[in-house]
Amino acid sequence: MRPTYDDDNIFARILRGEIPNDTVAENEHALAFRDISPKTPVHVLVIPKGRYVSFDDFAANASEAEITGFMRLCAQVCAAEGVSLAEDKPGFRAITNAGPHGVQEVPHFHLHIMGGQPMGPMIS
Ligand code: DGP
Repeated sequence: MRPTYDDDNIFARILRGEIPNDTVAENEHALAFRDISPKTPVHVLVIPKGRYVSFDDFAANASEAEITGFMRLCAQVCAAEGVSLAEDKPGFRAITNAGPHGVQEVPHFHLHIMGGQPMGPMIS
């Protein structure tokens, strides 16, 4: 059973152009924009354009084209933000929160790409 998607969530509204965003990159299937309250010098959110609540919803139900489009945009962001190991840079953290235990605030799947400083341990 899939989780119920809320069409009024803030990222759905960003995708509809109702709320402005600071776009970093975009393709047919995904949009990347800066987090409104960045926790690190690089803090970009990558979201699919389709209606997916969480990482597991996306992984289970998105088409191969959507998944590929999403992942390729992530790679593009890492390169553009100067954190990609492919360019011999110091790296980044990519995380996604899901549901109450993951402390997911916005119920539209998003990947946080964070870097520009040493990230420290995952849980402290
Ligand atoms: P989370 O769902 O907990 O993984 O985090 C949601 C993130 O989304 C949080 O870091 C803040 C960010 N955010 C919330 N509202 C907006 C918004 O309107 N615009 C942008 N750019 N980011 C937002």
